[in-house]
Amino acid sequence: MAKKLLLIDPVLETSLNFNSCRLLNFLSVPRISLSYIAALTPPDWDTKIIIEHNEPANLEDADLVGITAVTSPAPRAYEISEQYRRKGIKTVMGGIHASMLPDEAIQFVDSVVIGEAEPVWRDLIHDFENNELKRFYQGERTSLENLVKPRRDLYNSYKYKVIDYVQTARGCPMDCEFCSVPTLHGRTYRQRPVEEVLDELETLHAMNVLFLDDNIFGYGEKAEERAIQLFRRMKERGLNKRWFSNVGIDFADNPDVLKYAREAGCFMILIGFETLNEETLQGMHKVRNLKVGVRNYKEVIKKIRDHGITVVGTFVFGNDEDSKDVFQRTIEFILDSKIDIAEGTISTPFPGTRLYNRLKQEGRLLLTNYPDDWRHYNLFEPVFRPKHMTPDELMEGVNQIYKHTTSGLTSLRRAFNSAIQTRNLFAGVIACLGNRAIGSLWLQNYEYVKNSLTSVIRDSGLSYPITEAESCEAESARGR
Ligand code: B12
Ligand code: SF4
Repeated sequence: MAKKLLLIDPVLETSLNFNSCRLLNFLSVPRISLSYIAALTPPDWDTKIIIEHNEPANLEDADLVGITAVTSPAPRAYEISEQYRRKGIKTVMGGIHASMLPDEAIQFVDSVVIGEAEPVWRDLIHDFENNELKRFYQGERTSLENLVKPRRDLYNSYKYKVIDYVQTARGCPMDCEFCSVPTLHGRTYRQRPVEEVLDELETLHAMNVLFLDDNIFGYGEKAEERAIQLFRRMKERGLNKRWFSNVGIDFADNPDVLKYAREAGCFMILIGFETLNEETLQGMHKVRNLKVGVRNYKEVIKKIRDHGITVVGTFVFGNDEDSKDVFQRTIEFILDSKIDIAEGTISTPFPGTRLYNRLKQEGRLLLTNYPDDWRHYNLFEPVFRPKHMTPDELMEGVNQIYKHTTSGLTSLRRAFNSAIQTRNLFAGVIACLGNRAIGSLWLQNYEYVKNSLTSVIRDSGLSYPITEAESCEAESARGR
């Protein structure tokens, strides 16, 4: 009989993560990592993918269980693993959390894949079949040529198929303090051959595509040429897709890139503006934003919108340089710059980042009862002591941003402007829905987080904001 592999994408019911997934439920596409792993699995295995926000992982029988997780659902991943292990079923975990903390993960699973699955998954299956499963597999980064085709047939039944996901590149040469991507995928920007990406796009039924890249435009001249080639060839091959991707802030520098991206169906891009404070950008080591300069942010947004592409901007709060006026300044910027969608999140020290190490060293982490407390590391909860405000004030400040920029009327006004400026009605509708969705997600969870936070703060007995002495220590640790 065929051996059975269950691949699980876990969801924490109690966390925001759950709501965030429910919000995206209508998109109903599993993580592509699981589809890649399914494709790497020998054909004589029977493979099934379970996304927990669609169906519970109800301990159906399997020979081997593979689990993926970012940090916040890691406690749920461990819980699922232990349930299977109690039944005598072996489990394997991979993904960013397990890759950053393999020694933690191995306490809950039988085997951990550190890094990328492609170079090691077939060996792992072979070892499993021979009863020789190892505790760790190190997935070195390989070329992205001839990647297997993700097993999309395994999620044919997923609901509406309005969107599909494709990855064209991995890795990032930058070194932002808060980010673990270069540690996971390396500091070399690796690209898939353009024609292989196009062949994959051609097989998709959905008209809308999210490119999963951290920056589809890439880094440097060669990457820029490749991006233009990709966009031109999408048009030439008549793929007729509408797409959305993350890009770096210098996407706006080259009018050819904007023109070809639009012609290839780009309707929206996401840029991490992060902050309106250049000192913070320096602290984060967000080099490319610094090079463009905060004073030019509005111009960047305008240039992109002039090409018919809407802009989603992300901003992060709770940085050491943020004083309480940061929220009002950001509200003014959002409304004044006419940015189509703005997402404000709370600075989060994910494991494996320099930010995590620094805050730990400074004794500023609030929630450290790991692995259970990882559930709070979701970008929506303050998990450390900010420097110039209390965690409550931080939550309330971000709350004000959403209140002032995503109310029904404001969202409509902003969407109207988006549609006019980009000459793109679809973009206007998406901008309106996007703002409403992000705003309601935040507001819906605000009270819940605030209550749980209050008890954490009360129980910790720590002072807020941090004391003068701690502040000096932090400055010297950062070499200022
Ligand atoms: C696209 C994306 C999303 C999409 C996901 C859409 C989807 N359904 O796939 C959306 C927008 C929904 C999203 C949401 C979130 N995201 Co996100 N996302 C990404 C992004 C840009 C790419 C992920 C991706 O698909 N990569 C492509 C695949 C092929 O790579 P991969 O997942 O790493 O998988 C490879 C290996 O890791 C390994 N592997 C992975 N899983 C497994 C499992 C097994 C068994 C094995 C053997 C191997 C293995 O093999 C794979 C192939 O080589 C990453 C950044 C990045 N580059 O990783 C951030 C990233 C993963 N996201 C992040 C965060 C924080 C979130 C949110 C919590 C944000 C929020 N508050 O809403 C949510 C969490 C949702 C959830 N429950 O997981 C952080 C995670 C940090 C952390 N330590 O937790 C990242 C790293 C961004 C960052 N710079 O910090 N995200
Ligand atoms: S935030 Fe973006 S640019 Fe910075 S290291 Fe991460 S992926 Fe690279």
